[in-house]
Amino acid sequence: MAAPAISVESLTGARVSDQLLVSAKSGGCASSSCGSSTRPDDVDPAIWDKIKDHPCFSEEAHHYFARMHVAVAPACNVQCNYCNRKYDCANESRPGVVSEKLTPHQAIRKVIAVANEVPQLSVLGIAGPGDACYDWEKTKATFERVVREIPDLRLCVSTNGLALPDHVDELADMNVDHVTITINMVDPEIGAKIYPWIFYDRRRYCGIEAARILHERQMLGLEMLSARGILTKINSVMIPGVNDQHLIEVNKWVRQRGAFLHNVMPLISDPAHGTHYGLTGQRGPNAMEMKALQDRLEGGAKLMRHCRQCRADAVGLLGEDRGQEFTLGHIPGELTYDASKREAYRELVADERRDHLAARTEANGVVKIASSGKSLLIGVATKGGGRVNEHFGHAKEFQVYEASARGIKFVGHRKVEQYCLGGWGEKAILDGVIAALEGVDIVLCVKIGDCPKDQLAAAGIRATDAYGHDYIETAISSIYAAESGVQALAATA
Ligand code: CLF
Ligand code: SF4
Repeated sequence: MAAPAISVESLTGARVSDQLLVSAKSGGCASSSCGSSTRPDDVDPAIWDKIKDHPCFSEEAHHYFARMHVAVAPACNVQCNYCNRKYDCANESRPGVVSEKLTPHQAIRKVIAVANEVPQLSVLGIAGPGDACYDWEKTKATFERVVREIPDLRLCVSTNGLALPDHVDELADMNVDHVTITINMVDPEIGAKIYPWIFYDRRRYCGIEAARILHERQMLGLEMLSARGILTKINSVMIPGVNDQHLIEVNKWVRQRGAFLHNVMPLISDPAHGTHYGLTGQRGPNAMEMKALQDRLEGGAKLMRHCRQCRADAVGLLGEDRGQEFTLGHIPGELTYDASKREAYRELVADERRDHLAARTEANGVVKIASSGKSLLIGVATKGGGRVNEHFGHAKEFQVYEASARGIKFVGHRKVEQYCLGGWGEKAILDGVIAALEGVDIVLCVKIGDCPKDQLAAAGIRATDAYGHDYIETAISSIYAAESGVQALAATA
C-alpha cells in the first residue's frame, strides 16, 4: 500500500516550533549555511555521529529530538533512600514513576505506535521503573525485537550499575551505544547514607559493605563500557548535606574512567512520595544551589544541564511528556511500523539545524565582543526548535541561559505550574512561577500580559515578548549587546 501524503502540519503537530513550520514551508534554510555540517567545531566527528540525535547526550539535539521509555524492568537490586517505585501519578515527573508496567511484547506495540506518531522520536530508553540490567531478560527481549522492527532507533539504558558488568558484552553486541549509570558516591561511608541495602550474588548486603560493593561494580562497569567505546553518562543525585560537596570527587573519578557526561540532578523529596528521604525531611537543593555546584564542576567531566528527570514511561521531547497518549488502552492491537513521518521530519530538521548553528555561532560572537564583564541569566519560554516560541502563561518550564564573556551557555531549566489556564491566570500560581525564576534577570517569551509582566518587574525580573520566534541565542545576543551599551552590535545581531 502506498504511504499517505505527508504535510508539514501532520508531521509535527502543534508541539514543535511554529517557526520551524514557517521555515519549512518557505523552503527551509534561510541562511548561507546551507550545505554545511550541523556539527559544532569543537565536537569530534565520530562522537557527533553518536550524539547528534540523542536528546540527552547533546543539549543541541534536545531541541529537535525525542526519547521514549518503556517500563519493562520493574525489579531492582538496590534500595535508594530517594526512591519508591510504588508511587504512580500521571502528573508526577520523576524517575521510577510509571502508569503501567509493560511486557516486552506490549513494549514493542508501544514503540511502534509512538514511532508512527511522534516524528521527533530518535531514542528508545529503558530506565526502569526498577533496574534495566538487573531485570535483564526483559530489557534484552525488548531491545532485540526493536532492533528488528525499527533498526535506526538508538538504544539507551539507565542502570544503578550493580549488575552492569555482567551485561556489557551483550549491550555492545546489541549496539546499545549509550548507557547511563547513577553514581552518587565513590566513598562507601557516604554511600551508606544513601543506600540502606543492595541485593548481590544471591544475598542482601547492608551499610558500608553494600556501598563498597556497589561502588566497585559501578567503577568496573564504567571502565568496561569505556573500553568498548560505548558512550556513558553518569547521573548523580545531589543530596544537600550528604553528598553535595562529595560530587566534586565523583566527577573526578568518572572523568578518569572515560565518562562522556556528568549529569548532576537535584534530589526530589516530598513526604507524599513515601520515600525514606521524603519521610525523614531530607530536603533537595534549590535552583541556585544546583547551579553553584554545577559551576564548580565546570572544567571536569563535561556536564549535562538539560536533564528533566523523566518518568520511566516518558514519551516526547525532554520537558514534555506525551506518555498518557500512548497507554495500552490507546494503542491498536495490530500495528505496522511506518517510517514516513520520521524520515520526512529528519529532512526538515537538518536544514533548520544548520541555520540554527550559524545563528548560534554569530550570537556567541556578538556576546563575546560586547561583553562588559557582566553576566545575565535569561529564562526562555520555548516549546522546542531552539526558538522563543511559547507564551509566558502556557510555559511549564523556562530554559535558563547565561550570557557572559564566555558566550551563551545553557545552564538549566526551571519547572513551573502553567500560569494561564482557559484564558485567565491565578495569582498563587504566578507567585510560584516568580519564585521558581529566582536569580533570573530577564524572561523571553512569545507573549505576556501586562499583569504578569508588572508582577515580574516588581520582583526584579524583566520580561519581553519582543523576540518572539527568534532563535534563543539570537534574542539573547541582542539583549546582551544592548545591556552592554553596544547598540550597533545589537542592531546587527
Ligand atoms: Fe532515557 Fe536516560 Fe537514555 Fe535519556 S532519559 S535512558 S539517557 S533516553 Fe535524559 Fe530523562 Fe535526564 Fe535520563 S532527560 S532522566 S538523562
Ligand atoms: Fe529506585 Fe533506581 Fe534506586 Fe532501584 S536503583 S531503588 S529503581 S532509584
